[in-house]
Amino acid sequence: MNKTLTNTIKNSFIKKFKAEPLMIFSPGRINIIGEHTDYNDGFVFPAAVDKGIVTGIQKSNANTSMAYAVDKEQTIEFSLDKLKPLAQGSWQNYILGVVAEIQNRSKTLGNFNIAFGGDIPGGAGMSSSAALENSVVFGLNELFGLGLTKHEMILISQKAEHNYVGVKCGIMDQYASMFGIENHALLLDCRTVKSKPFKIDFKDHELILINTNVKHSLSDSAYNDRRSVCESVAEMLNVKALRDATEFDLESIKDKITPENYQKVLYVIQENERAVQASIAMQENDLETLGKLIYASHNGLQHQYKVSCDELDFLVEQAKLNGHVLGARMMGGGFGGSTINLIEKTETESFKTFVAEAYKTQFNKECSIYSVKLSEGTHLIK
Ligand code: GAF
Repeated sequence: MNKTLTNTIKNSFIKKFKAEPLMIFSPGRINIIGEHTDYNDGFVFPAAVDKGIVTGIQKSNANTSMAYAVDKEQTIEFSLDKLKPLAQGSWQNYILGVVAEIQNRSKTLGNFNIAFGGDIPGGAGMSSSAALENSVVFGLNELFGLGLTKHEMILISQKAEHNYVGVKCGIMDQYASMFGIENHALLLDCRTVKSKPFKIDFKDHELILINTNVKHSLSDSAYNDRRSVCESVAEMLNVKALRDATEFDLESIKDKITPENYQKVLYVIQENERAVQASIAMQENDLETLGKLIYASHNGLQHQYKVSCDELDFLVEQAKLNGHVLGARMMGGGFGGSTINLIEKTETESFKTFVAEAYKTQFNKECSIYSVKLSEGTHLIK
């Protein structure tokens, strides 16, 4: 966690609201494998990281509440009894949504002030949105003694995203951000919402992220479209979710769906299997297999599920060319954001130089390359 950021947020809060805040850190996440499987009740393999959102929060005696986005120097003032979503893409919706969803559970809130900021690179696909939602629900729970469990909190965060932000997301991001464990990734069963922690020590290999620094605008609508394709095919197959379907089942309705949707559903079924296989490979410390599964995941996201983009595909191609990157793939919802790369440590520096130059030449813009530490989930900063 970033001490400078914490001080900045705390001081900004004190300056603006003239009170001492409770301070919360809520991390972003990476995902090793299992993409677009969470809303199909499947498996994912995320981890919380040391970058995230820092939030200061305190009760207020005013008749309204306020939220201050420190980086943007923007403030919103709102009445707890008159909440409604703002235009799509507004940062305010993450906060308003959480407040509304808490109240929908018949929990009573008083007025409060919030100041927040983060160090997750913009558009990196590391879920700063879930981190923000979790920090708000966690802070309000502490402040007003709401008695919410962590499981209830992540469901509130997810509903805020559905109903206020307009993205029908699964539970992976909110779960990883809330329940993260230092040095561990979590194999999460999105049906039971229970996870198994895996200690991550790749010895002479490491995970690095490469941010394309692009976010293509169709991402939210494409995300919701993919989800509805999955749900409608699950319905046709008479199963609760695609988690319950096999390739054999899918074959039986092949002529009733479009070839594009067939490929999309096939991807989900296969990716779910890959996530489970990856956990076995990790248990056996078989990084070669893990790497192959990661490359296969990208291939499916690119050609079958069609949520990648030129920049992401290019970065994965560069990783393949290198020969020392065991696996690379796009991470998160897609259409921009970062790739995750499993690379031999001794090769990291030369790969970074190589890929940065190649990316610049190809797209005439910079990518950003960084390492992350796997970290604890949402918590109070003491
Ligand atoms: C986004 C969503 F928020 C997650 O729920 C998940 O579906 C992911 O895209 C794709 O795996 O991050």
